[in-house]
Amino acid sequence: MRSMVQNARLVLTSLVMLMALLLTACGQSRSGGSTAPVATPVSVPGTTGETTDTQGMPMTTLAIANQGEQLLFDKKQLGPIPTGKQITVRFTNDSTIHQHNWILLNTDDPAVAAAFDEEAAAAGEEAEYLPADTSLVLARSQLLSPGTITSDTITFTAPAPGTYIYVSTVPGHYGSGMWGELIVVP
Ligand SMILES: [Cu+2]
Repeated sequence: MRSMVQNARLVLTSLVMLMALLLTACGQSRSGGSTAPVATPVSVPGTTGETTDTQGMPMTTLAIANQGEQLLFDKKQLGPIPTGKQITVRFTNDSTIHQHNWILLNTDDPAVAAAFDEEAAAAGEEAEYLPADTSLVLARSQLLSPGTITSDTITFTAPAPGTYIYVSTVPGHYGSGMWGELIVVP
């Protein structure tokens, strides 16, 4: 016959084993349920290489062109570009009938741009529709004539943050809406 002590030991041993089992199961479920923190790569604009504009082009390279045979640029706005950066603008004219140029002015005032355009147009084709006083000009392409020069690439340093008007000074073009704005950001 088992003694009371033997029975008590058996019960105690069973209890200890059950607790050990529970603890193990608990530990396993805990380690299985918890997920180790995984580093998710986060791309922060401006920290990894070249930033891009809304069309996915590098912010320091801008393309602009005529709009078919209309007296319009294909873009009313360029940028934003970061101030102080070396900027490349590629201006293309694929019109078969119209001459165009792209002239960036140091103003955000349409009235100032209009006065400049008037002088520029009056200067004539020989002057590439540029007035004698070019103090307002920040950057400019050549006068692009169908069948001769179809594109020009201009490089300049982005000015202070702000808005800058660009125009085509071929007579009648500015008045028809051939202008836009370059946005420079800090
Ligand atoms: Cu034009």
